[in-house]
Amino acid sequence: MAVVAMLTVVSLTAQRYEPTPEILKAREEFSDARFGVFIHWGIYSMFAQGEWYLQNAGLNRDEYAKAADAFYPHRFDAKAWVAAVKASGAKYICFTTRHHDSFSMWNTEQSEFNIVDATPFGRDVLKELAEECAKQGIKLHLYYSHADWMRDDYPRGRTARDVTGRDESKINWSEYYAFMNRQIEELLTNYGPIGAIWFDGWWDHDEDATPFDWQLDEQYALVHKLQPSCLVANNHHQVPFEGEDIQIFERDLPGENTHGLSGQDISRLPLETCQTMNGMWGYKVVDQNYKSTETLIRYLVSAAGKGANLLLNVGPQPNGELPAAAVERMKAMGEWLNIYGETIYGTEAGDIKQQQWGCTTRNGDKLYVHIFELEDEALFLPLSCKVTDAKVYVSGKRVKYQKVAQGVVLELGKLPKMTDYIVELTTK
Ligand code: JFZ
Repeated sequence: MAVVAMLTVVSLTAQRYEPTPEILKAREEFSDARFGVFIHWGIYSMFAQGEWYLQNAGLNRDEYAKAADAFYPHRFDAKAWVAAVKASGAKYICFTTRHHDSFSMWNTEQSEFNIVDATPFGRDVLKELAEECAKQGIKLHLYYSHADWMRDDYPRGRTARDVTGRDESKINWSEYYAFMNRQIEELLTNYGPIGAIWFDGWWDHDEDATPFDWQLDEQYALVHKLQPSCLVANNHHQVPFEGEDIQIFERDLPGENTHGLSGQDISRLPLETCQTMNGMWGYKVVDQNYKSTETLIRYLVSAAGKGANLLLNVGPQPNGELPAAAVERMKAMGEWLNIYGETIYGTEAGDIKQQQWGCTTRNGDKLYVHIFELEDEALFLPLSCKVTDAKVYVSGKRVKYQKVAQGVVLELGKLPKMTDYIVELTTK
């Protein structure tokens, strides 16, 4: 009996994921970056109805696939994309290599349904993007969908059920799993260092009567084996699974859940919230509802205030260009970060959680108080640390403060209206 118990303990421990020193370092660098740009681009961009169009419109897969033969994004310019990302102050790009529509945006050997073999464009955009990222010092993360709405072998989940015309007799999980792993091997072999693989689609089987086994352990181990510094992320909307390196939130900051996709508890892993700049991920022609620069900057600051990165999406157009509205906002965010970046990059969540007036970030003995809106001329900060200095971040002008029982009160006077009025506290 004792032997059996021992064996169980040993095998359980053997399965535990022990992040290597390389991974721990990569996680730290990831957290320090605080800002990345998500790029959703594929043949769905041509329909200009967002990346879920195939399933939402209930299209037949062969009809949908005809878009590939007309995909000729003649204005695609990896250099311009990466330059726009760099100008935004973001430190990494997460690019959709293969979304739920099954179309591969690189020169894959595993399926003809890819940008090189199935389009007149015929260019490996991932290669161009990877080379440009390396040149301009931007890290590259790869989005990869587990769910597939096109292939016969993919076991049907709760989305795109019975609509795209797949052959139900050809479902074959082990074949599909092997296909994915060969693709992952290509992605992690042919495109230089990859910062993270960002999986998505687990939720397609979250309503199965018997829990679906995605065999993630083996796949995660493959990622880590192929590139020991590549982080594993999965947008499953659950607390992180064994083997994952970061925790993702979708469309909400950690601890908030206005979209119903982010109700999970917050783990101790590095955090990332992905968010749209308008209302859709993939290019959607009717969606010009872009968030203002002020809203976007405050969102980035609020993410940092919660110790999370912001992965802000842009959906390139069918012609390969980033929408001007997105580029303009990215530029403005970069200009802001040029001045205030020190209060964001490399920081951790501040001592005071998000408030009506704003939030806080911390770096060493500096506590940054980010004030978005303040009616009063003074601000009470509940703090257990001792404040030894307070100044306006941008000007260095001293801010008067008073020690009170539970913290300090900043005497600010009437604040000018601005995106983020930052007070830097030195603390002990
Ligand atoms: C997922 C993708 O489906 C989406 O297209 C985009 O790539 C985003 C970043 O990630 O978003 C989801 C995931 C799950 C559901 C909805 C959107 N869901 O369970 O309904």
